[in-house]
Amino acid sequence: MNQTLELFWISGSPFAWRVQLVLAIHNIDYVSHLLDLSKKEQKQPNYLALNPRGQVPLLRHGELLVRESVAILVYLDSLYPEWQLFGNTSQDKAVIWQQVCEVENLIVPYLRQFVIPIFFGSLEDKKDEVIEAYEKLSYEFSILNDVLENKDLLAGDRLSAADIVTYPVLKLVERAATREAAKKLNLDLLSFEKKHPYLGEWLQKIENIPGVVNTYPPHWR
Ligand SMILES: N[C@@H](CCC(=O)N[C@@H](CS)C(=O)NCC(=O)O)C(=O)O
Repeated sequence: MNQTLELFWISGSPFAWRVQLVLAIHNIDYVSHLLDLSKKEQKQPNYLALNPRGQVPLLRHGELLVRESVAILVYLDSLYPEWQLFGNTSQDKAVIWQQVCEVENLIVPYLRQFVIPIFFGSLEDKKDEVIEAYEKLSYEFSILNDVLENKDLLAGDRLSAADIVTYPVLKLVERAATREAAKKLNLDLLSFEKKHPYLGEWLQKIENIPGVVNTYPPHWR
């Protein structure tokens, strides 16, 4: 491939983290453009010219600009078909896409409802919504835990987009749930290991893949 991959991202974005994960796991070089959320760099004209919604992640590859983390994963998977991120057999494809869709449709909305008030200081006003989101997330995590009771990874024994899409989302929930602000809610704080043991083991498996730890959001370290 003769054109450079460039990734625009923000520290702590679970969507950008998905892309960083696959690039790191497969040891792919790319040019990193870290945007500073506190300076609203994602809303500056030079970035809006690339992505009118001012969101990350954005992948630039030559003339091509790709938004949406899942679309970026699909694109990278077509550049590197040996990754088989979206499976090889009909059954694998169905399992992987089912998981991706469930994360996007059933988990991400509650992720936003849960983490935004905790991270951005509106918890007092949004307490009921945060607790509701936490309950929905816990339910979704118990389903994932059941899936992982009999599987090494979400789509079997091979790392796939199902794992890549899900992992940063869970890490963000875990991080929010253990923030000082969240303690006031008296949630049964998410301890994946205790409450969802198979999910806890799976998180550890992903973390043990070489390259993954280096993708942790810089401001978490
Ligand atoms: N569905 C999109 C979600 C992208 C998204 O929500 N990005 C957030 C970061 S987590 C963002 O760029 N927020 C900055 C803003 O909207 O100003 C994807 O999967 O890429």
